[in-house]
Amino acid sequence: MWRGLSALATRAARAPRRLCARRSSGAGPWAPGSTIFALSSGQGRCAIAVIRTSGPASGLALRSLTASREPPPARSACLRLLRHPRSGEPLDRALVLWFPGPQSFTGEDCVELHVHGGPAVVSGVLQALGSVPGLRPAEAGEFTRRAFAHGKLSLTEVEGLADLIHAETEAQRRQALRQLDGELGQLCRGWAETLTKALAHVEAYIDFGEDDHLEEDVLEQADKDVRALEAALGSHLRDARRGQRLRSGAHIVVAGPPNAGKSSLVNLLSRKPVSIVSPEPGTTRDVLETPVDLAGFPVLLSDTAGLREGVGAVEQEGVRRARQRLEQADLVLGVLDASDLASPSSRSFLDTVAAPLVAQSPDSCGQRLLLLLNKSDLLPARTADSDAALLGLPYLLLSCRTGAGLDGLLQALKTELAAVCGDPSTGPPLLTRARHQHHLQGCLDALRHYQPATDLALAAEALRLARRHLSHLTGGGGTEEILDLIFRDFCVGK
Ligand SMILES: Nc1nc2c(ncn2[C@@H]2O[C@H](COP(=O)(O)OP(=O)(O)O)[C@@H](O)[C@H]2O)c(=O)[nH]1
Ligand SMILES: [Mg+2]
Repeated sequence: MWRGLSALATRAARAPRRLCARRSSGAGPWAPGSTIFALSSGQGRCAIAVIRTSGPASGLALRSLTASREPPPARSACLRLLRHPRSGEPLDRALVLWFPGPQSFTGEDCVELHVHGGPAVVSGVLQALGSVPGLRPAEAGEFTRRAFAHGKLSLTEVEGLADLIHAETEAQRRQALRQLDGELGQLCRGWAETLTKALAHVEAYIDFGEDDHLEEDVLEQADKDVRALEAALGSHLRDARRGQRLRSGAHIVVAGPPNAGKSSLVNLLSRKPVSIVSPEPGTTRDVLETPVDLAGFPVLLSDTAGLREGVGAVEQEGVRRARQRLEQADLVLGVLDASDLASPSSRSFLDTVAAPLVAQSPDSCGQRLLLLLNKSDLLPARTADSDAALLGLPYLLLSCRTGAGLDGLLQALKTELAAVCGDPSTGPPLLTRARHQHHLQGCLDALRHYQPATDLALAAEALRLARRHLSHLTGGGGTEEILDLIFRDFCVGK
């Protein structure tokens, strides 16, 4: 029996690699065999521009542009005079790097030309490359797509690379780098291995169930592993929105009664005059949005109309929009005038918006609230705290006018945003896209049908389906449309 079980285990263990094997993409622009070239550094005048090629004719391209001199030693930079292969006209003196496949970014033969960044040099070298037989300009994302097709990057790593290129804040960069390092992929592969082992055990039971020599706890062990995996998937899914928020920005909505200083706060945090500030109540009516980098986290900051009743039709519409936006907030910044806490609009905001948010359980799924008592400069020094303490809710004192309390607010925002977005420097890798969430949910749903006590064949099928979802997550057997969607995020030359 032992031999039977180990053979099954080996057979099943081989399966995920088969599932994960990246197909070569077939015909179309991704057809292997062609050699592509593109400017890989940014457009426009710059000191140095990098032009890359990838494909079997890369060596020929290099020889054609360097007057057939020997290619430089692999992966080391050499200075060469580049000439047009047809006219022989000198184009530039450039650093040339030769990366023979498979030890290159794409896995194919690659060349990098570090030329001077003037537009005429760049277009001259690109034209020269275009005149070499077998070379054609690259499509957007084609270098990365080739790296994926040759197994150099998994799909989650490709997504990490796209995010790294687009990262605008420190936290986004950290998250993208972790994903590019393959942490999410490794986690999924570990989970897939657990499923493979469980599948091997269940299949062994189906094949040899009647055999007396079968170890007794084979099924129990599989059962235990699957339940532990379910718990791990569940906890990742509960966290799911965090990574996506970090990728696309957390929604912070500034709300409160009219004239409390909401627009002043939005302008202060965004360091630009986004909203009109005026002593006249009801100035802000539309929702005004601005993207900001707050403590390294990407944020979409919304200023809203002051919440009050009994106003004209236009302001009423503003209040309706403000309430609608409040529902979408990850974090609400509730602003009150500290010198006017007893007014009906302040009381109403505290009772209908602030108190319910404070009362809800502090798990990361719900909305969070920071209550700010603005205009602290108007309070006589000693009454500041005693008045506000009557609120019975946690709050921060602030003056948008003098800047007092701003450091404390920024510190509190950092803590809140780390809770809303997840801290990319610590903890398990986060799910950064809805696609990840979809496949993990699919995996979890499949495992719910794993009931070996009822039907072993169905239980084995549930494990196979669950494993397929994990494999799709890292790029095995992905459909062409999904790949197109992901690679569309890249620019030409990447
Ligand atoms: N004294 C004082 N006045 C402030 C402060 N913040 C805002 N204001 C004033 O309060 C008025 C209303 O501000 P605004 O930002 O338009 O409030 P909003 O209606 O809540 O958007 C304006 O005249 C601001 O100059 C503050 O910290 N102290
Ligand atoms: Mg305003």
